[in-house]
This record gives sequence, C-alpha cells and structure tokens, in this order.
Amino acid sequence: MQMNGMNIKPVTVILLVLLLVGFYYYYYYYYYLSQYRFNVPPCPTSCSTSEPKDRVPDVIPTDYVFHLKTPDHLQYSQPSIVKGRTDVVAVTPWLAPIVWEGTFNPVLLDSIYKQKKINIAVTVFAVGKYIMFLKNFLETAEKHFFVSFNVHIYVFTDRPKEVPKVNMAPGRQLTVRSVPSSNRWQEISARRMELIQKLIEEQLRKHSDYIFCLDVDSQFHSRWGTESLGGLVAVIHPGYYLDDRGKFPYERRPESRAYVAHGEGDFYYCGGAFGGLLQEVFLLANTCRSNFEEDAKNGIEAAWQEESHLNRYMWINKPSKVLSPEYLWQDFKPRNPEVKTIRFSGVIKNYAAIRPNV
Ligand code: UD2
Repeated sequence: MQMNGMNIKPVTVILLVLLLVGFYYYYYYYYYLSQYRFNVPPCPTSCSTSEPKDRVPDVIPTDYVFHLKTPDHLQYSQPSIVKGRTDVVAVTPWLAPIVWEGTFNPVLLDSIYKQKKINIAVTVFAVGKYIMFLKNFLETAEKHFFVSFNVHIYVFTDRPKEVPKVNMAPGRQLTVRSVPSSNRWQEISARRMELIQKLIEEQLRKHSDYIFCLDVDSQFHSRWGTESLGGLVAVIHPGYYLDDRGKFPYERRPESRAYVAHGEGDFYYCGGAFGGLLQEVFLLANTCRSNFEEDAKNGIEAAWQEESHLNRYMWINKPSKVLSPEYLWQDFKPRNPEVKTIRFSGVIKNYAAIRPNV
C-alpha cells in the first residue's frame, strides 16, 4: 500500500486499527463510565477464594449505587405491610416512593448510606439582593441537611465578598462561584440549569454522587437526609397538591417546549428543590436548558421559567423518588394536617424589595 510515498504493509494498518479500537474501549470503560461511578462492581473477593462455587458470597460490594447493604445485627423497629400512614399516598402509579414522615426509618437508611461514603453536592444561587437569605440557609442546613454526611455546597453569586462565614462540621464545605448580575429575575432563575449542567460537567463528576439544587430564600426546620436519595428526585409543590391537574400552572402554549396539555401531568413539582444522581440531574439540566434556549429563539418564555421546563421533563421522565410537600413548604401557609413535619420551607419575602425587576 502506497501512502504519501511511504510503503505501508496491510498488516501494519490492521495493527494500527486494532490499537485504536483498544484505546477507545479502554477510554469508554475505565474513564467515561467510572467518572459517573455507575459501573457494575467487580466480582467480590470471595468469588476467587476457596469457597464452594454454589455458595452465594456474603461479602457484597458496597459501592454499587443501587445495592442497599445494611450492617449485620442492626437494630430497628419491625416494618409492617399492613400498618402505616393511611392519610396520604406513599407511592406513585409508576411505583416510585412518595416520602412522608412515618414512611421510612432514618436509622436504617443512614446505616445503609454511611457505608457507601456518599458525597452530596448542593447548588444554591444568591444573586443580587438574594444574598440576604444565604446566612440563614447555610446555618439551618448545618443543623438539618444530611447531618454527619459529606456535603459540598456551591454558592453561585455576583457578590462573593458578602458570602457569610458559617461554621461547618468536618466533611462539609462551601465553594463560591462568581456569576454575572442580571436585571431580570426571570433570567437569574432560568440560567440556573445551564450553570448546574456546567458544574456537573466541569467539577462534580469525579467527586460527588448526588446533587440537590435548592432555592436560597428558604430554610431547613427538621431532618432532610438519606430518605431523599434517588435517581431522579422531585418535590411536590405545596401550593397545588390538593388541586385538580387542570389548575396546575403548567406552560399551556403548544408553541413552547415546556407545553403540558390539559388532562396531562401527574403532579406539580417545585423549581425550588430537585436532585438525584449526578447523571440524572445532568440530563435534566441539559434538556431543560436546551428547551429553554429553543423557546427563547422563538420569542417564548415559559410561564414559570425553568420550573415549567422541569415539570414538562418530569412528566416524560418520571422521577424515581418523589418528596412530599414536607420538603418545600411555604412559611406564609399554615401547616396542613397531613404534613406532620416541615423540613424545608420558602421564607416570606417582599418581591418588590428584592427582585431587580417586577
Ligand atoms: C418559584 C420557584 C423557583 C423558580 C421560580 C420561577 C419554588 C419554591 N420556587 O419561586 O424555584 O422556579 O418560581 O422562576 O418552587 N434568584 C436570585 N436572585 C434574584 C432572583 C432569583 O438569586 O434576583 C435565585 C434564588 O436562588 C431564588 C431562585 O432564584 O431562590 C428563585 O427565584 P424566586 O425565589 O424569586 O422565585 P419564586 O419565589 O417565584
């Protein structure tokens, strides 16, 4: 074979092709998959020992994301399948759990996830005057959000110098990322998806397992922990869960990519809290961002910005865990009887005083 005057033998070409294919597979399996910590674990040690071949090993790998391994002899109250909460629904029609107080055992769940040594990232945006909410958010997170787990909070702000100093327990840390200011609150709210996507891509994928994206004008009141972990996690909006879906404030214009038709939709989810495994939230953020940008090209802004796109996404891509309105209540609303504990809530705010535009 002649190439640029060089005489290359077919066997050399075949060897080169094989080498390239080898490199590709090495990259795909060992770099691309492992960066998401999503690969099936290797065979446990006992597979290769002298144990009889037909005996199932009790040394079970702990890093496999869906494998729920408890410590032996863990003591906790006996579960029942006939006694439990009867005033709320604790499972969706697609069989995802809906998390309410009284539907889970925190001791059991914490023991399972402690062994996995999980890392949880949090994003919170405090742009313009919203910086005033950050101190309370961070202080209450210290008391109630994944206490005794590894938590890394990423604060996105245009006022890095005003980020308050808050004492954080070992294993917990805060990183500030500068973002530009904006004259439109709608843009600040909506651009979060793009920045979340970039953060996952550029920084998190080798260091975190789960991510939660939360509104800053909020505070924690009681435990928000391992019971909230799942592939794709959505929170039911406290304002609409007793309503017919015809009343949900979905985007109703068919021209928008956030469109949900009348008679469609499961629940109305909050834009102010969502999360899950990194790779799931990456897909969500990427999709919502590109749909938002496509709408913008066509001169459309969805009724509730990224919340509308998130609702459209969750209608098609069902969340694998749904958090009840305990996980995002509103301080101006009296607590409803089925809400036994408020874990996280939006604080009362004067929109006219804090937003850059009305
Ligand atoms: C709802 C949603 C919010 C978002 C919005 C629609 C809940 C509880 N809240 O809240 O997530 O979907 O509707 O756009 O579900 N921000 C700033 N600076 C600003 C304006 C906003 O940092 O000047 C950030 C901040 O993190 C804030 C978030 O954007 O928490 C959402 O803005 P909002 O709280 O004003 O939106 P709101 O109350 O209408």
